[in-house]
Amino acid sequence: MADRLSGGDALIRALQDEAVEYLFGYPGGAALHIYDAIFKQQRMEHILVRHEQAATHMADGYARATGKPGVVVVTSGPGATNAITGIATAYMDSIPMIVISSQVARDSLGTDAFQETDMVGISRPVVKHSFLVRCAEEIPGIVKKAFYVATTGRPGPVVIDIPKDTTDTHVLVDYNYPESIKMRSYNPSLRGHTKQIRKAVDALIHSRRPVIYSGGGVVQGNASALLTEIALKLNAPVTNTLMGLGAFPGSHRQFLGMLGMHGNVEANKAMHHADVIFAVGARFDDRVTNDPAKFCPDATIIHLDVDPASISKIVRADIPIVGTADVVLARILELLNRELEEKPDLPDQVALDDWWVRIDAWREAYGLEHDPRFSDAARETILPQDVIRSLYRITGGQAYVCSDVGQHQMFAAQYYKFDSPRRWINSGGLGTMGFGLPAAMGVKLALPAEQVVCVTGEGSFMMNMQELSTCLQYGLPVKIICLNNKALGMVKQWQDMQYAGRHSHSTSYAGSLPDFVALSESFGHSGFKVDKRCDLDPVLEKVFSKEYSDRLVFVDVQVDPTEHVYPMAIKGGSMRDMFLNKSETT
Ligand SMILES: Cc1ncc(C[n+]2csc(CCOP(=O)(O)OP(=O)(O)O)c2C)c(N)n1
Ligand SMILES: [Mg+2]
Repeated sequence: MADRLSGGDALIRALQDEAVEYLFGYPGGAALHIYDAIFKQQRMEHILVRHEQAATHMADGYARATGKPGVVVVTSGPGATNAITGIATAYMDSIPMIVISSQVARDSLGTDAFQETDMVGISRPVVKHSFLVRCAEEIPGIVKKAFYVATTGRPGPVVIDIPKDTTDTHVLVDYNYPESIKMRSYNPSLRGHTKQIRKAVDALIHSRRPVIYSGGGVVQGNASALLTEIALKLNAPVTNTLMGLGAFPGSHRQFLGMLGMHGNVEANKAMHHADVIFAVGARFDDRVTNDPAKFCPDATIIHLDVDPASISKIVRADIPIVGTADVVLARILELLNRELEEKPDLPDQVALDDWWVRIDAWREAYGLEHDPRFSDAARETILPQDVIRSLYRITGGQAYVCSDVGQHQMFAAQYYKFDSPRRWINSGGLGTMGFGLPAAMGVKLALPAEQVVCVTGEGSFMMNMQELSTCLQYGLPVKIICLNNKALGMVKQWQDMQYAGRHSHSTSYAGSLPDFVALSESFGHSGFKVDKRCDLDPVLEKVFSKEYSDRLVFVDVQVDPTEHVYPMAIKGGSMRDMFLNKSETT
């Protein structure tokens, strides 16, 4: 016989049946029944945040690091609206997330009741799907559907809006968790079209100047190993998007670095001159393509993506393939092996060698590591790049790096080499300042034995610094490395380059920043300030030593405030058109 449970208890039981480990949330009036059900159970841990936005970013970080959906619980009205930024962040980067928002009781809906807000309406443009619960009996089935929708096809956030009275402790319903579900209108395509897959393999083996351009879909789709095997088999260069870093080993010779607006010159030039581009789980974002009309003029474009709406949205695909990266790449690899066995003279190794000679020449001339300032022992100022280079060395390239948004994010993406997927965690699509610390907290909860670092700027950090209190409550020893340039650096850079250096509101807070070391200490943590270059490495070595392994440490590094992020795409150009520094272009 089925158990008789209240709607609130049924919700919690259903989440347990989905093997949820953590709920990230904040209580309130409409959520009281749900919070009572949380109180009565022990299987899931509830993490009490200090702001609902942080709950969504924690769930998001947890999801990015593990591949499992993160779960958020918020109350109605302001609790729900505070969650919107984090929902949009997850939506833009295709991250699986379940957001349970409580709602006013059914008989109050539409009356402007206290803390009523139309969450289904407000969240609609930034969710993959949403559900409004109509009665307690529906709750288990809706939870099942929500997890299915959030995690299949192109993943994304799903909202479940639950009127308070459907969770009432006194109203009991039968609890049955469905084993399977059918949704008539939702059937994500997985396998890809066989004819298109054959065409893709044919184009790849005949290519003389191939480039593999892979994005977040490879990371989220757990297809990095397959992608790597294919790239090695073809001896093809690989470039990753900001979201795709780690999809192919960052320290491998065949890796050209990130592409796009702040991508490596060798990656962008290779894209521009390629004859075949194999785009996998990437969506030709405007931060990648520069002017789409000038994009890769000679290339046959193969585009594999799970979302049919992404294909030919910005750049026309010659060979479109709709399917999940792991399934389709496995078929491509199988076919590739067969073809290469039958045609041992393919791919044309002479042409490929020639291609690599050109690429290596670009790498030699423009490679990020060749900045002469790095080897200038007399230099006293700390460059932001120094910090990331040291961080990479001292953490052995093995850290989970969660970044905020701005110049520091681009420096981290450029200079930390990610050899495995899911270790680079940042808000790529929405570019949400305030993401870094809570995301790092979600990662640390998921993977307590791992080294988890938040690379931030002082501007971004101040957007969610209240979570230092949550870190103390749950003992989350993340390491926060702040590239403090006393400015909204990325805004300032654009003002330098396009507004004749008029720093409208990008530097005005310089004189009113807090003492970050004292701030961290007041929250019960440790902090260090680094303002001399010679102190940088010793302090970082100490922070990542055993001595501090169970402490949260904030490292406030005073970096050169005049530094810009380069290379940088020249607006309106093709991919090969870039600023190399303040005075030179490609
Ligand atoms: C919530 C939010 N508001 C505004 C922006 C626009 N923005 C992008 S980068 C940036 C500056 C970030 O400053 P900081 O965190 O100090 O990083 P820096 O660029 O100095 O390294 C701003 C304001 C944003 N991305 N997110
Ligand atoms: Mg800054």
